[in-house]
Amino acid sequence: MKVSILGIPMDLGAGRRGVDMGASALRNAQLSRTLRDLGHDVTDLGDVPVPIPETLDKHASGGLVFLEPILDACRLTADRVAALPRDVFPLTLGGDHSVSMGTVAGNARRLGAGTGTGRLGVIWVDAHTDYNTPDSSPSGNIHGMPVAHLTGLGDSRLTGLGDGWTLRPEDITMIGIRSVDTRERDALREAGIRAYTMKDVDQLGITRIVDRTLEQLDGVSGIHVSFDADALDPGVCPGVGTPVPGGLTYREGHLLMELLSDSHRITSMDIVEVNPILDTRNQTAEVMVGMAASLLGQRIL
Ligand code: DIR
Ligand code: MN
Ligand code: MN
Ligand code: MN
Repeated sequence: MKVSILGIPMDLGAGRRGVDMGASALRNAQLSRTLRDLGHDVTDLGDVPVPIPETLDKHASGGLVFLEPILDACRLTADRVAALPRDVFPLTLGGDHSVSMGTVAGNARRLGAGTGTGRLGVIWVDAHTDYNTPDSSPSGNIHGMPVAHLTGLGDSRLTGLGDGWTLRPEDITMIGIRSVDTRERDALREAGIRAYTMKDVDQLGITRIVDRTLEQLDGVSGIHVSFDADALDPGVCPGVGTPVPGGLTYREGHLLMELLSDSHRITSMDIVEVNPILDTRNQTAEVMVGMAASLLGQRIL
């Protein structure tokens, strides 16, 4: 398969510095070589230009910290991704999770789901539901808001990234959830978004969750996996900005990727929120390269 890597070195949406170096850490952990060894035709497209916070005036616009530069970076990202051919698998590297407003919108457009006839499915692997709006957010940090904006809730400047397309709440599945803000929980329930919490992972197991998810996403034009490194347990991925105990084990993460790979239905992936400053010898980036490899066909035998 043709795989195109694109970095979005942005930490403007997160509460602490460092995830702007995530893309670099993933490359350092042999991302391209690992995927080439699996037989893929890999092209690294480099990075989308993103300003560093030191050059910007930190202010909140309508409850959103660093709104304008995040909007610009997401628009550039969406355009770069949308321009890729259908037979290419875009592998986008954050950056904080606000980059996914750009990657999801771009992939929807790329697959023609943006025209209103098609649908893009999204599997959001995360400790958090990222469903705050500027109104409900306790922090004003945009990395806690991408899913809400993709579904059309929140600030009109960010919901406009899809150029008229919005992600249907029915086409989202969240996996690994264990940290949800009070008002976020109410909004999720109201929208009817499927979220498999860690309790569900314990009770049902990854296999049943994947079966149900693929059934739920029957009929979509493609499926995007947005993998926040904090979905995995902090013991496995210590290099994340907002670690939450009780996460996915190393094997649960791999099994999830292996089963999704077996389905042959995944058309793009994000790896986000890797923070090398908080990491132990690049362990988190190495684990996440392994997750991408499993999604892209690596097998034990
Ligand atoms: C919290 C933290 N729910 C917020 N969110 C995330 O600020 O909205 N942490 N995504 O990684
Ligand atoms: Mn996230
Ligand atoms: Mn998270
Ligand atoms: Mn986050």
